[in-house]
Amino acid sequence: MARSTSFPVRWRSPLRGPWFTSALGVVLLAGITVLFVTGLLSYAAYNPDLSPVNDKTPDKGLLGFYLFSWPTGPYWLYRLTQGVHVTLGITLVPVLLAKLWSVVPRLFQLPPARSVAHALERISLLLLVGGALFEFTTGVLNVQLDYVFPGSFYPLHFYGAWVFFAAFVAHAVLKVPAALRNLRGLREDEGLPRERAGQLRAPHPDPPTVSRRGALWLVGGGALLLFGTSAGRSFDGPLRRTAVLTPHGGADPGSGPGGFQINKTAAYVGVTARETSGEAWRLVVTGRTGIVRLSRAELLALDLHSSALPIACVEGWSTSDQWWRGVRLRDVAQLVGYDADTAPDVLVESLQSHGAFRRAALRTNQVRDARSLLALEVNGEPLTLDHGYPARVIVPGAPGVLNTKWVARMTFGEL
Ligand SMILES: Nc1nc2c(c(=O)[nH]1)N[C@H]1C(S)=C(S)[C@@H](COP(=O)(O)O)O[C@H]1N2
Ligand SMILES: [Mo]
Repeated sequence: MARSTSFPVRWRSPLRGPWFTSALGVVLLAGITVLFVTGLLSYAAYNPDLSPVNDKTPDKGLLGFYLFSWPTGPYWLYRLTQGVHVTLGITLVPVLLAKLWSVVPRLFQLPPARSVAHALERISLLLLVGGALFEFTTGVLNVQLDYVFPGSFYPLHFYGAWVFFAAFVAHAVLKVPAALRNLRGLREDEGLPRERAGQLRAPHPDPPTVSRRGALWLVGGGALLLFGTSAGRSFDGPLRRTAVLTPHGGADPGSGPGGFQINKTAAYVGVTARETSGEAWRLVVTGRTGIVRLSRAELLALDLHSSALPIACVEGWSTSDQWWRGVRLRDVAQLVGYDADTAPDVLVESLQSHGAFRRAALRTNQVRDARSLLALEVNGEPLTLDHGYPARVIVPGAPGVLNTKWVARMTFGEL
């Protein structure tokens, strides 16, 4: 009795109730678990242990425990895991909002705490709701390239994920048994003991305008709409044009060999045609045996190899496989004194003098893979300036951010 009388009278929707909340909760349980796993994978894919170049997160401590060598195969690995992470995250937004809406009266229940245990439960709910809103908001903003928050997206989303997921696990452990009971035993709340249903159900509801099932279809329809207007980002051609909700790209890539998604343009990062010209540009390679300088013509005279590889960005978009042609990274390592099989980590720096992605570190397994290239051409033509002319890195299975464009320096073995 005490509980149902504490239900704030402002909320009168007849839709609220255990069945509605439980149905949404079960969807989120599965979906958010996938988001958490693919998020951790994305973190590992950055080679964060090659810090502080790739990962500048301070004081990770124990939270770095799962870091393993991100593999180079299958070559579409990151395209898949990050496509799922971002597309699923966007798709779940209506489900999350509906779930929060269904329990919002409980957040305003009085008295605020009936006991110490109850107070603790409510604090964990604050972390849960706050964490969910924080992770979904920062994620969606990052995908839209709106870096409006202070500091970097990367550590914010990383630490936020751990807070959110800890609260999420506690919540799931407490609520899943009841949620499954609610879904199995009851058809839309009929027969639920009054005092249990009363926690979520308005005591004096307005007359219904839509059934609970109808409301679920509405939420599902919204999710489907978001899915249908964002999933196309993982493909080229006409499919990408269906991704109207998440427009993206630094420039219209146009058509032809370089006609695939461009992230940052040369103009945007301040790389000019003059610095990349034949007279001006030299690749500086440093390693065990010293320093080697190579012009683009000299690189083109080395053994050239081809790999069909996609670009897969952390923001969730990816391209289909493109045909890259250039010098194998392990062959570059050989120029400065390493065997193909013992080539070490490499720090790759671009011409760009400022900006977040001007340098990236690659791990030995990425350097040694025969498909990893310092690409000079794409799809049968010289690289376009926006895709990284005169030379760019392309590595199988890795996030796009490791594929440094406008490479100026490669330093082997000092990480
Ligand atoms: N020098 C430099 N290299 C870079 C970037 C950059 O901003 N500067 N962006 C990276 C990111 S985040 C991605 S997803 C890919 C995109 O490559 P593309 O523009 O050829 O599609 O390039 C990577 N290489
Ligand atoms: Mo990216």
